[in-house]
Amino acid sequence: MDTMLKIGITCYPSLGGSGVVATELGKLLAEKGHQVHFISHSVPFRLGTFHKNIFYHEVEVNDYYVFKYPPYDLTLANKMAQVAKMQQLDVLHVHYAVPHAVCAFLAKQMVGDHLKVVTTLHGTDITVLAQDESLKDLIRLAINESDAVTAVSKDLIRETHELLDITRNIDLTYNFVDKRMYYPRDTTELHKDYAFGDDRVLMHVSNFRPVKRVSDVVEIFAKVNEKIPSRLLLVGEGPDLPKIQFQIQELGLTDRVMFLGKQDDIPQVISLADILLLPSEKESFGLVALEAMACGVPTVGSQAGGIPELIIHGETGYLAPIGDTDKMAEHAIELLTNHQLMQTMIKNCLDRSQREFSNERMMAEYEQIYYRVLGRE
Ligand code: GMT
Repeated sequence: MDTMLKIGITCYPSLGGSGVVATELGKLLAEKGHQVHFISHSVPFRLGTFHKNIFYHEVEVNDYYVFKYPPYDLTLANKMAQVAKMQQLDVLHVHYAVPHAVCAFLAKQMVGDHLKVVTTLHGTDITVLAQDESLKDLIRLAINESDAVTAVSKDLIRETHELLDITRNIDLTYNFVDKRMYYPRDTTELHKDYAFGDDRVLMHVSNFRPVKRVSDVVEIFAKVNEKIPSRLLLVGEGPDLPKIQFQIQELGLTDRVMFLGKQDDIPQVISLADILLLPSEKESFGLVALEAMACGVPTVGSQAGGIPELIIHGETGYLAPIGDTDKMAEHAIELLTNHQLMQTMIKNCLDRSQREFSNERMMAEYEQIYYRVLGRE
């Protein structure tokens, strides 16, 4: 029997950790010999250049004048069904419950039960949207009707069961990094462009949404900079950015902070940092902390959601209660002033990321789930 599968993947192609994980997984599966069909409104931003075994099917929404809101979700469901029939897909793997898991449920109704649906929950699809009464029942239906459901942390599994009052099995599939891309890069030359002399570098990478608590990042940085001359590099863009720019001006830190905007080469950028700051309010996993870990950069952050499953306090970084910027600054200062401690943490970060969150391990886990739902174990 041919063990190679035909897999449809739908994700948010243009933003966020869920899109990154879905795209990287698709690339790995294709490299292994599976046929991967991305179905979305745009080419996923991490897809890069041509890959053998990867196909892209664009969803084009009908903008007919009677529609106040063009029906992307319905068109996506129809496209999923068309691609599944035409390409004889075995599995539709959808990332983020809303609307993707619902669309996959509809597609399965159109195609038949032989098409299996795997849904991966990423975080705010549960922690924020499943609390919204206008979506809750629909999310519950899509999760219950999926052939397999995975979530990126134990905490997210717990929260899904609790918030949606469901009992079905949810597989744990942590986020991963490809070690061929994520390793410590040499930044000796580059460092001079981002920091003066011995300045230490603190970094935050996110979509600058309220859940990221970027103003806490600035507070932590201000406290650290009082003791140790430092630079703060802010990477990414989002709605809180103007507020953060104002806060930085008010604190007189303008010449100590740089806004790098959106960046593609995250391993190169992250390698510039001594510490990554992640003080989020909610974080089902915190992919960026894993990306930093794989580049030998410890994280100082909050104990939110799944972060403690990734960052072992005192081993690969430091965690404090959400909002406790004093404690987070204290930990950052301890790390920056204790060379031996920093070296040990860097080593722990590299070991743990490769041992627990490798691409090989996670791809094998996803493959096992596909074979299980297809009854081909
Ligand atoms: O809401 C977001 O932050 C975006 C969301 C996404 O879909 O990209 O991020 C979530 O998924 C990531 C990949 O699994 C996780 O690493 C993030 O922790 C998670 N974000 C939150 O839970 C806030």
